[in-house]
Amino acid sequence: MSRRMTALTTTVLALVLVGQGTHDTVLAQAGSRYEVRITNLTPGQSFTPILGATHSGGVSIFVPGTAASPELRILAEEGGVAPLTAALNAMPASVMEVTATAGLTGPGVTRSFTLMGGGTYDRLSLAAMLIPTNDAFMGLDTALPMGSDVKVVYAYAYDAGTEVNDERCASIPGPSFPECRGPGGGGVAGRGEGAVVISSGILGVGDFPRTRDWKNPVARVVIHLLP
Ligand SMILES: [Ca+2]
Repeated sequence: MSRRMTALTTTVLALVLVGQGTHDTVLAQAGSRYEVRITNLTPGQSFTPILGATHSGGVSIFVPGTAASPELRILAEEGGVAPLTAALNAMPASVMEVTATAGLTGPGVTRSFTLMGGGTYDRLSLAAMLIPTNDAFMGLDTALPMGSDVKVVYAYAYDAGTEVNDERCASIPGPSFPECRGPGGGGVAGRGEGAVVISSGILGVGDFPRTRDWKNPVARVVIHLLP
């Protein structure tokens, strides 16, 4: 367990203990519903299922400059949202709702979902792997709109720092890629860089050309407080 995860777990445990008696009250006050619309702005990358969560400020699914959690590693390397979803759902005192889109979100495509939030659950986090990449993910941690009904924010692509960027078909999961003449492999390349940083994109060092590259931001996010 990383130092970050240990600290996060400690914080969450403290919140559970302190908030036990008032949790129902907090939930009743936090009854706002938000629509979240996410548009893929890249020219040649798809998002795997996009995880969304409403939570308090005591929870972060990633912190740039620190090591990724094991759950984020699976999302960033394999596109799997189940482990991170389970970890967040295990923190009901700090996390209000977790959801995810289905399938892939291609370039220029918009997907949406709704989430309950508000009260002390005043933040929204998003995460989705970019394919084809080794361990790049679209990530966002932002405040929910409380005083106005719409907020527009842009999300960057980060490197999870858990896998070397060899850009090879054997290392990257996914459906049929023209460059691979079939599905990606999804093998574990290992040799991670160590910390979550801004992704350097596709450099053309493996099986994928630089036309798969992008510039930040990679997603436009519109958060709408529903009536
Ligand atoms: Ca990497």
